[in-house]
Amino acid sequence: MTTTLKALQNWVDEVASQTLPDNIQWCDGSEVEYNFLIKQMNKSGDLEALNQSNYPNCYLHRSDPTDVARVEHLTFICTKEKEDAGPNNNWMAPMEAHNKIDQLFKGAMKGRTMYVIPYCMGPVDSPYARCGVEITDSAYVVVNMKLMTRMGAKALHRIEQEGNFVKGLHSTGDLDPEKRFIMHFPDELSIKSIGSGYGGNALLGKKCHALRIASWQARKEGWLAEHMLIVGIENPQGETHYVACAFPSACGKTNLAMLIPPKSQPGWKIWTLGDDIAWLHLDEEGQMRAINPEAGYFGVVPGTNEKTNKNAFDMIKSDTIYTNVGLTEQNDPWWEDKNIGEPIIDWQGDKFNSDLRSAAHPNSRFTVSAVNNPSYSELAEAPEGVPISAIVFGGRRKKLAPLVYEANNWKHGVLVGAGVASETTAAAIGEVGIVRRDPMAMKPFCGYNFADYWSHWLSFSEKSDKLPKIFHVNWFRQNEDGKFLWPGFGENLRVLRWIIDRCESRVSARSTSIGNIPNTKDIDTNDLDISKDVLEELLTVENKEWLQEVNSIGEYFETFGDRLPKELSNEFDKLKSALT
Ligand code: OXD
Ligand code: MN
Repeated sequence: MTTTLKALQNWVDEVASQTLPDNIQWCDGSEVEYNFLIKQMNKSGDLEALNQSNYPNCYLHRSDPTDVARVEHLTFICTKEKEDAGPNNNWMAPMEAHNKIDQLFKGAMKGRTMYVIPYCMGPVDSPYARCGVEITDSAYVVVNMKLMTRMGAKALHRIEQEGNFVKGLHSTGDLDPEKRFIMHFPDELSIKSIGSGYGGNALLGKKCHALRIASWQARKEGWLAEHMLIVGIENPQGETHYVACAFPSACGKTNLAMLIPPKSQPGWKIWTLGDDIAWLHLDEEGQMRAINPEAGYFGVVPGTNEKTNKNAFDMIKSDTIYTNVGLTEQNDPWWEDKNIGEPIIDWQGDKFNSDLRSAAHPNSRFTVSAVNNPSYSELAEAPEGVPISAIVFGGRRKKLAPLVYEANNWKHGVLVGAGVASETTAAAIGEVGIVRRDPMAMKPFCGYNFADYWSHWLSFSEKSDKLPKIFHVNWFRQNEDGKFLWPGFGENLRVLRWIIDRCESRVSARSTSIGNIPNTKDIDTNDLDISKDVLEELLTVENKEWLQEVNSIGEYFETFGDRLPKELSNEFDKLKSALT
């Protein structure tokens, strides 16, 4: 396979003369190609076959121990003007960034194969989909991209027809953290990433393209690229509502997207559209519609079990690439809270010793195609996407944020999203459990100045009078003894039901200074071991605590200076005066 598109061929030739690979392989996305690469990596030791009777077609990859998560401090947005990247991003001038990273790419692929991966983010026949080409020297990246995107011949065909594509250049380099950079050039629609093989840094279709570059494109073209799951909730009468939820990394997006309704909720069904990224457009009638640009899942393994996420647990029993989990005596994958078997080997390949390290890395991952998911929605392939009834923001907060509340209107909802804060997790290098501001769960992923991003969100109120309602949830509230107040997982359906009831104007709500809170009678607690008092506690809004929060949001907003949209300051002022 080569290409008829001159711009693509020229770029491939240019990269080859810079990186000096031994071979060039154009990827066609076929099963034959996938199986060949898996076999080859199995031989080279890049992958280890798991117990093929218990876990058919499942393999384990072990990363370099310094390369196990996203590296936000080494991730740059390279716009001409620093202010366009904003205080929410690391910035480098494009020329300086190219010079720095091009030095590292010189000869980087010597002795290696250079793979050319044409891919499409979104169904190939969707007008909302966008294409890219990733060049990489990592076969691990190729097989992951095969599971995560629509890649190969069909994508190339679309690229050749359209004549344009996002350029992503990746090399694992020598994995030296000092020579690791993830650079984005939004004006050029290009990405350069070197020195890491970790998913979020190396599978360039995901965070780099579908969020950082796409958010920039989306602003120009009038749509939104968001860090959101998309889920369909079917009621016993067979009607389905679609909801998009933005939660920070490793805060339960995959679990919510694949939720299994508890027995006490007969007749309800959940359909997964996506677990990480949503591209949102207004259609001609002003209805917001969503597609999932991805075609697979790169999910956090620890904590996944029959109780927390049975769909995922079953889905990763075959055709899955595991990264950085432990092993049992039977050569089955092992992770914390799997609740089956015991580990004998840890994620670094050493004999398991609980004093030394956990068996699976806290950010160990599974990569699997979405077609393996028992709850995968047929509409995930629909070119026009699905209509969105509600947008839900959320974070991991021990205190303060109630189980659920509803914004008063779209503009207030933008403030709710912009004010999100959450405890950090192992998905990125750095301290875990620190509360940080993570607006719309996009802190690591917005490819431009957050102030402009909020303006863009606000502008939707002028474009449609049928916008989704906006909500905020917190599954993680704890009591004084540090015990979670809400059971979470499948029981979260009860909260989604209230959200849909509000969208359909079926229930009233209590107005508070931060927004609308459920009347306790409207949250179904049938069969739940939850007293009315606990439910009240979950729904409490303490104005004094909120005032502190609002002051902290105010300080954060100040870092955006004059660029902060006036309408957002107005919403902020309204909230502050409601609290005082
Ligand atoms: C992810 C992340 O991998 O958000 O999805 O880090
Ligand atoms: Mn994510």
